[in-house]
Parts: sequence; C-alpha cells; structure tokens
Amino acid sequence: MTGRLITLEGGEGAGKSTLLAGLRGHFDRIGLDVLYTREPGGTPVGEAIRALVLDPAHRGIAAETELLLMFAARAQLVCDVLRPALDAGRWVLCDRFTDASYAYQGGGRGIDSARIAELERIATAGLLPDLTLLLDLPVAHGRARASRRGDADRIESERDDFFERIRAAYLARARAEPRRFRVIDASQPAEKVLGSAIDAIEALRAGKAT
Ligand code: Z5A
Repeated sequence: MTGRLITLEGGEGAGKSTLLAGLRGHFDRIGLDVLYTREPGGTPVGEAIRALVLDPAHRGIAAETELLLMFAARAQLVCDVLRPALDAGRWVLCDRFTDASYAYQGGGRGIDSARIAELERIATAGLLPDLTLLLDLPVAHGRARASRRGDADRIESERDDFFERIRAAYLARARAEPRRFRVIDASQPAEKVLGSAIDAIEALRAGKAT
C-alpha cells in the first residue's frame, strides 16, 4: 500500500497558504484523510532548522550552508513523516519539497544542479511527489502581495533578480516534468486557483494524467 504525495511550490506571494486553506476545506468535504506538513520544517528538528535559516540575523549564511540546512530538514521529514505516512497508504500535502531547493538554492543562489542532485539522493532516496502544484505569477505581482504581510524573513529580503531566477528555475523544472507538474496561473482570483488545484488532484485520485 502506498499513499500519494502532493507538493505546493511557488515564489514569494504566490498564495500557497491561501490555497492550502482552500484545499483543507476540499479534503474535509470529500472525507479524504490528508496529512499536512511543510518544508523546511514538519519535525521538531526541521522546525528548529527553519527558524535558524529564515532568521534575518543570519545574513551571512553561505549558499552551501543554506542548501545543506534545507536538505538536513528534508532528510528528517522523509524519515519521520513522509515515508511512514506514504507506506501506510496516506495522502500527504507538503508545502514545498525538493523542487524548492533546485529553484531557490539552484536558480536563486546559483548552485549547480548536479550538486543538489547528490544531496537529493542522500536525503530523499528518490522520493518524488506524485503531483506538484506550481503557483506561478510575475515577481513584481507576488512581491507586492507579500509586502502586505509585514516583516520579511532573511530569504524574502533578497532583490528582484533573485526571485526572477527562482521563477525561471521552477518553470524549467515544470517543462522538464510535465506529467508531475501542474502550473497554475496564480494571478487569478483565489477561487480559480483553488479550482485548478482541485481539478489536478481529482485527476490524480481518478488515476488520470492532468
Ligand atoms: N526555501 C528554500 O530556499 N529552499 C528550500 O528547499 C525550501 C524552502 C523547502 C519559507 O518558505 C522559505 O524557505 C521560502 C523558500 C525557502 N522563502 N522565501 N521567500 P514558505 O513556503 O514557508 O514561505 P512563503 O514562500 O512565504 O510561503 P507562504 O507563507 O505560503 O506565502 P505565500 O505563497 O505568499 O501565500 P499567502 O500568504 O497565501 O499569500 C500572500 C498574500 O497574497 C496574502 O495577503 C494573500 O491574502 C494574498 N493572496 C493569495 N492568493 C491570492 C489571489 N489569488 N489573489 C489575490 N491575493 C491573493
């Protein structure tokens, strides 16, 4: 018995938290028991790493350190949460996963994707999402939304060109794996974004490609 892993990805202000709230309502209505988790985080050690890596006080964190911390949190999440849940046949919705490292540390920070792939092999042992919902919108639009939230964390304080590279890296991954990714236009109203996400999830439940 194996469950299904769905991941949410997107740049700043893409609306992942808003979509997550809508998806919770959908899963409750249809009576599907879903485990919700997030990256970096989802375990006590992962949440401690999250606090460390997003803390604006740590401005000088090297790109490689940031990458290793993301994968350290991921290794713990796979071991303690994802693998056991999937092996027990549960559905899991994870707010970000390995694609975020390719986008942020690869695209954003410029780390070679072959080096990221080495860490992926160690931390995830090849675990891939069954479906990745990528919320895509222009960087300026997303940043304007995010700025309404108030204090920016260490990564959110980066410049626009950093987020442009992240967006390009996400879209390149989606083009390379069109069966796994569903790219959703996140500039649409929240109900439309939720509708597109539900369509993709229901296609997965029905065993159809999206
Ligand atoms: N990170 C990394 O670098 N490498 C990795 O491997 C991993 C992560 C796993 C934390 O991620 C950081 O970690 C993140 C990447 C890095 N850094 N950055 N930047 P996170 O996922 O926890 O944090 P986040 O990116 O800020 O996600 P979020 O909290 O879900 O925010 P959001 O996507 O911006 O969603 P939101 O709060 O729902 O929406 C933002 C605002 O827009 C809010 O006012 C909403 O009401 C509004 N909104 C949302 N949807 C709409 C629509 N459709 N229309 C109009 N307005 C909307």
